[in-house]
Amino acid sequence: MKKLASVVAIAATSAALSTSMAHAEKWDMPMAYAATNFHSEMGVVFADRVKDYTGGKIEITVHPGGSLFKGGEIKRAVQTGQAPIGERFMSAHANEAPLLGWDNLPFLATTYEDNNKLWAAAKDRVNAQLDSLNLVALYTCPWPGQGFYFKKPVSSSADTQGVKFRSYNSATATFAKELGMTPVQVEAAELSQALATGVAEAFISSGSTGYDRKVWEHLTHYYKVNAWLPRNYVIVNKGIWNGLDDATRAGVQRAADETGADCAAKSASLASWYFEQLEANGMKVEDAGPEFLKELKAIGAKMQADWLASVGSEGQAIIDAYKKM
Ligand code: PCA
Repeated sequence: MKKLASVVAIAATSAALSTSMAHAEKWDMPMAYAATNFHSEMGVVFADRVKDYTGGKIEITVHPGGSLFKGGEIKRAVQTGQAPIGERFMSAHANEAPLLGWDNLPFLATTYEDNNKLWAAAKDRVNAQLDSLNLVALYTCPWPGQGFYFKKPVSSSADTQGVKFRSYNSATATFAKELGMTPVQVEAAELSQALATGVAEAFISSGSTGYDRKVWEHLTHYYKVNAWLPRNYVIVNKGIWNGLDDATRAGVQRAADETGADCAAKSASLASWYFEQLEANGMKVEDAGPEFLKELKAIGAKMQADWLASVGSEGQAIIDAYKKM
């Protein structure tokens, strides 16, 4: 009798388990940046909200730091459905789809407010481009403004000749070459190692990545340029997205909308805190000097012209729409 009762209990438990499992879809979400980075922290907030707003139908497990797929592999993993969802730096994909470099146009939109306007101008076209890549963007989130890290004082391109420069996409590689530097593309997750081994000795990024990677162990100077505020995006495989029922899709989208807004606010609130941390760890954090800035602006104008040439009229339409806002 006792034995029968326990068999019945086991059967009941496994029936309950299989019912809940049939309803909960488990999504692994690779992310490219450090677990403690605000983008990754917001990824966890997003996952919690998705569970909440879909009534437990989708459970997302976040894998930060390129631990499941490396940064450079995440887009393909999501396109092919190896991972249903993932997060990555949008303009890293501009080599394949130049339009996705809309947020790397130097000195065009250098505040959070302007960056939002530029995104509003670019959004529909970016989404159409993503559709053709079998992707859907759920939310995007800006990094703080981009500036230059060096291991010596730099006041013009006379000081940058021959410097080994870590780039994160094709636009930053161009920037480096224009300054007489030698670009090498390295993931943020591997940046500390690249600096430690001398593969790179300078780079462009926000205070955020310098802080995450403790670059004060190798470098000494940060020049605030605020050249642009590039975005990360959380992308989902189009087929998987379209296969969700309407209520579930709406729940995920609500989680994404809320998290995108919170993530941008967090980025803005941390921007100067990161500089304080760089300084507290011995780095000199300064505005770029007038000569250097003048050179950077000239290179920026060329980069914008190159981008427009590669994207065509759609690029000009984005800039025109932005300027009218
Ligand atoms: N950090 C990322 C991208 C932009 C940023 O601020 C990086 O350096 O890879």
